[in-house]
Amino acid sequence: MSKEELNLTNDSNEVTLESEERRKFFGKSALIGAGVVAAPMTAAMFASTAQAQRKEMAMSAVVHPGELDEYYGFWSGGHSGEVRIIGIPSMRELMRIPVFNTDSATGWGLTEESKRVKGDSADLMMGDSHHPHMSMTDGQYNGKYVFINDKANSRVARIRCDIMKCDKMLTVPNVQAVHGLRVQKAPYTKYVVCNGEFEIPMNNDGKDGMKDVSTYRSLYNVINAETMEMAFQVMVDGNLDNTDADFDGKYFASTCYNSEMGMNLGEMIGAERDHVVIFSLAACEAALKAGKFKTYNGNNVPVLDGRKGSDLTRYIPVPKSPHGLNTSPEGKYFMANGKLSPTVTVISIAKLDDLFANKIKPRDTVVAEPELGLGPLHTAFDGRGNAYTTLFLDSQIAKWNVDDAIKSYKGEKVNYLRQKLDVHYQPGHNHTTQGESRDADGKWLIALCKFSKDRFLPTGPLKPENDQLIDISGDEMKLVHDGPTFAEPHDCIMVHRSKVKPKKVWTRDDSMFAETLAIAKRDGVDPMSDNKVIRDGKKVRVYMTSVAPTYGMESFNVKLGDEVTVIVTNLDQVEDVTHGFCMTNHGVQMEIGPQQTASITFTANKPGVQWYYCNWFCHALHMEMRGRMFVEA
Ligand code: CUK
Ligand code: CUA
Repeated sequence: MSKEELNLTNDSNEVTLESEERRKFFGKSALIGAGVVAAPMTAAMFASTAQAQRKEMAMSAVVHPGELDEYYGFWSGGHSGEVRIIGIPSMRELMRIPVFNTDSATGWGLTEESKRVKGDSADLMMGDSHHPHMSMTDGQYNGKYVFINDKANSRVARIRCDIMKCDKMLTVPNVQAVHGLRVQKAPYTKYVVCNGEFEIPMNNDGKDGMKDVSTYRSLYNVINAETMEMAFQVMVDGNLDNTDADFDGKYFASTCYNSEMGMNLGEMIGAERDHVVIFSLAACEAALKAGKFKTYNGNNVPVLDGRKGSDLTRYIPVPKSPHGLNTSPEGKYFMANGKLSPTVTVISIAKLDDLFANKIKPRDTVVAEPELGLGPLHTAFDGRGNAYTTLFLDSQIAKWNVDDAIKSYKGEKVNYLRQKLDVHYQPGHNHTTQGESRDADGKWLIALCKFSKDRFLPTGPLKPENDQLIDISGDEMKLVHDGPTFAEPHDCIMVHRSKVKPKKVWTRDDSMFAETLAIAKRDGVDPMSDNKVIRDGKKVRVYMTSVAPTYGMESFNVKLGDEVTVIVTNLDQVEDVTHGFCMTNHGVQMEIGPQQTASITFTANKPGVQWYYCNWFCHALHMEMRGRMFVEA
C-alpha cells in the first residue's frame, strides 16, 4: 500500500477519495473479521456499507474501525498534570499531552527542550490541570492553542495544536493556586484570563503580619496569549473560583466563594451571599495606561485595584459559594452555578453597560435564578436555547430552557425544567460539543463524573472517574457511553475536527528545538548529517542522527563524572516513525519524532559499557537499534 493510500485525511469535513478508500478497506476487513462476509463484495456494496456506517455514526456513538471521530476532545488530566485528546463520539483516548507532569515515554520534563518550556518551574515534576480552553477568533475556535491552568503550582501553560505539545509555561506571580481559566472570545484571544484562588498577603515575604487575614488578597490574572507573559492583574475582594468571557470582548466574569475571607470551612460558608465579579476590560486597560497600578513582591507586574467601589469591577450578589461560571453561546448571559444553593443565577450581559454606568443596581442584572436541584456546579449549552447543569449531590444533569427560566423569574407560570437524567456519579463539569463557542451544535454532552462506584470491574480502593457521553441531539438526553478515566478530568472541550490541523511530521524550523540547533551551530555541528562528540570541559555533547533502524553513532566515549547531553536528530520523514533514546540505568529517555531534534542530559556516573537503545517501536529491527557508551573510569 502506498504512502498516499495510508494517509488519513482528517483535515477537512469532506470525505476525500483516499480516505473513502481507507474506509472501505477497514469496513471490509472488519466484516471479514467478524465472519460476516462469505462472498466477495462489489464496489457498490462497499459504498452502501460506508454510507450505512456514516448514517449509523450520526445517530450513535459507534465509530467503526478506520472511521474518524467528528470531534477532538481536549480533556484535563487533573492532578495527573496532563491533557488528553479524546475522540468524540467514540471516547477513544487518542493521545496524552504531558504538560505539568513528568512523562517517561516522551521525556517531557526530562529533555532540554521541555525544561526550557517549563522555565523557572523546570524543577517541578507535578501539577494539577483543570481547565483546557482553545483560542478563538470572533467567538469560534481557531485551532491554534489550548491553554490550561495548574492549580498546584499557580501556572498556566499553552499547547500548540499544530504539534499537540506544550510550548509555553508561565508561573503567575503574586497569587497562589490558579484555578478558573478561559480565553477572551472576541474579537480574538488577545488575553487568557485566570483566577488566583487562595488569598495571601500581597507582599508574601514572611515578614510581618502574615497571620493578619485582613491583608490577604486574591487576584484576577490577565495573560498575553501570544507572548504568554503577564499583562496585568486585578485585586479583588474575596477570592475567585471560575471565570468566563463575553462574546463582545468587553467583560469577564468570575465567581467568588468565601467573600467573608474565612480561613476554615465554617468561616468560609458563613455569609448568605457571595458574588460574581464583573471585570470591564476597557476600564482595566485604561487604568493600566494611566499608570494606576502598584507592584508587589519585587516583580514588575502591574496590579490594578478592582476591589469594591472601583470602576474596574462590579460585584453582583449571588447565593453563597457559587462555583462554575458559563457564558451562553449566543452571548447573552453569564451564569453562576449555585453549588450550595440549588439555583443558577442568570446575569444579562446586555445590562452590564448600565451597571458600570451606575444606572442600575447589581441585582438588577439578574434575569433568572432557576431552581434545578442539589449541588449545581457547571452549565453547558446546546445552541437551541437549552442549558444543561450538573447536579453534584443529586448525581443528575438538569436540562432547562433559558427563556422559560427568565419568564418564570418574571412571575409567569411556566415550567423551565425539561428533563433530569441520572449520571453515575457526582458530576463536576459537563460540556457540549463546541458549547462555549458560537458554534454550539447541540449534538453531544459529556458529564465528567467524579465517582464510578459499581460501573466498572473493581480496581481496588482507587477507582476511575467516569466520563459519560450523552446524546442531546433529540428532545431527550440519552446516556450512550461510560468511559473510565484516570485522575481526574475536571473540564474538557469538544472541537469539530475541521478546526484542528495537526502536522504529520515536524518541520525543521520549529521553535521547540530552535535553541538546540543554535547550540549545535556554535559547536560547528550540522545535526542533519553530523555524528560528533564535542567536549566542553566536563560537559560532553553527543550529536547523532537516527534513521530506522540505526543511530548514526554506534558508540561514543566519555569519562566517569562527565555531564553528557545527547542530541538526536530523527532523519526519517515517514509519518509515525518516531524513535526514542534511552540510556539504560541512567533514568533518561525521550521521543524523537520524524524530522525532530531532541536532547537530554545526564551524568555518566557508572563506569564501563552502557548501552543506549531506541524505545519507540520503529522497525522490524527496532530491538537492534542500539549502541554503546564507553565510560572510562
Ligand atoms: S473545577 Cu473541578 S469540578 Cu477546577 Cu472547574 Cu468544577
Ligand atoms: Cu528506532 Cu525503535
